[in-house]
Amino acid sequence: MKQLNKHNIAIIPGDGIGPEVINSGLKVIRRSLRLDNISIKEKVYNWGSNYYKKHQLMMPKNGLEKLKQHNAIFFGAVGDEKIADDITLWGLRLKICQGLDQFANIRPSKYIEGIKSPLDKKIAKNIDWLIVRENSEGEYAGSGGIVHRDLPIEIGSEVAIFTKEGCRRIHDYAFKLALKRPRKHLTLITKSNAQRHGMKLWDKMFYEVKRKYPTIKTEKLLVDAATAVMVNNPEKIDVMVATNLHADILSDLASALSGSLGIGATANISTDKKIPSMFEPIHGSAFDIVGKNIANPIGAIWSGMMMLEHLGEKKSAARIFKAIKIYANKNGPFTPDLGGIASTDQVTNEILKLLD
Ligand code: GGG
Repeated sequence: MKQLNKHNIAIIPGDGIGPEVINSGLKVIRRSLRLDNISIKEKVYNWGSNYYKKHQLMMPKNGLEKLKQHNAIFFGAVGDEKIADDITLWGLRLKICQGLDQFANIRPSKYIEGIKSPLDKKIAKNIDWLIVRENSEGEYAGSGGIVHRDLPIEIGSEVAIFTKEGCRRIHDYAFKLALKRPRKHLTLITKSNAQRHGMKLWDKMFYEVKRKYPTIKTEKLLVDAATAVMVNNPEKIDVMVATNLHADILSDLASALSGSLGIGATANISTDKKIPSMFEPIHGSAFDIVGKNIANPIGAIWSGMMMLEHLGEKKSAARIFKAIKIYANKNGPFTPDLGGIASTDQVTNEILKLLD
C-alpha cells in the first residue's frame, strides 16, 4: 500500500548528545508512523555550536523563515564546552522559541512502573503532572545590561518583564489543559510575596482568566513551597502554571523525581496554526557523555511522541507511549542515569521491537 506523506518536519539535532538522542527518536517515530502507513518528510538543519565555530552565528539569519516552511520542529540540545552558554542558548533555542512566539512550553512528568524514582514508591506513584512554562518573556525577556563595564563600580541588571497579554495567554492555555484532564486542578506558582510588581500582575491575570473556567479548582503556591509539595505530596498537584525561570527549575525537579532528567520531554507550542511548534527533550547537550552511546533516548522519544500527538497522529503516538510503558514495566534495559548499563542503541532497539 502506498504510504501517505503528510508531515514535513525540520530536524535540528544541535549539540552534544542531541544528535544521538534525536537519531533514536526519529527511528521510533518513523517506525510507529509506518505501522499506520504514514511517512514523514524530513529536513535536517545542522545548526548549533559547530555552525557557530564556522559562521559566528548559531543559525543562519534566515533560519526562522526556513523553519516556517515546516509543520513541526524536532530539536535535540544546545550547549558547548568552548562557547559561552548565553551565546548558544540565545542564538538557537531561545531564538526559535521567542522568534516563532512559541509561548507555551508544556512539560509532562509521570510515574511509570519500573522506572525507579528517588522517592519512596508509595509517594512516587502519585506523580502525574503537567508543568506549563511561560516561554516568551518573564525572567528570559532579555532586558538588562552592563553599566560601567570592567570598572570597580560595574553593575549588571536583569529585568524580568511581565506583560498583561503574556500572562493572560499562558494562564488561559494552562486552564484549557487542566480542563482536558480528569482532576481539573490548576496550581498557580508564584513569588508575589517578595516580587511585588511583575509577579502581582502574573497573579492578577490568573484570577481574571479563572473566571472563564468555573469548573477548574485552583490553588496558589509559592515556588519555594512548591518544591517541598512535589517531594512530599505529589498527589496535591495536577497542572502547574509557572514563569519561564520557575518552570525551568521545577521541571528539572519533576523529571528527576520521576526517574531522571533523561526522560523529560517538552513541547514549545505556537497557537498560530501557520507557525510550527518545537519538540525536544528537556535535557541539555551533556558533553560529559557525548559519543559514549549511553545517553538516555527516552526524553527524545517521548518528545517525538508529543510531536505526533500535536500533528494529529494520535494512534502512532499512543503506540509509542504504550511501548515505553511496557519497556519500563519489564525493567528496561536502562541506561546508566536510570541505574542500568544499557546503551542508547539497546534502549532504542528494545522500544522499536515493542512497537511491532
Ligand atoms: N533540549 C533543551 C536544551 O538544550 N536546553 C539547553 C538549556 O540550557 N536550556 C536552558 C533553558 O532553556 O532555560
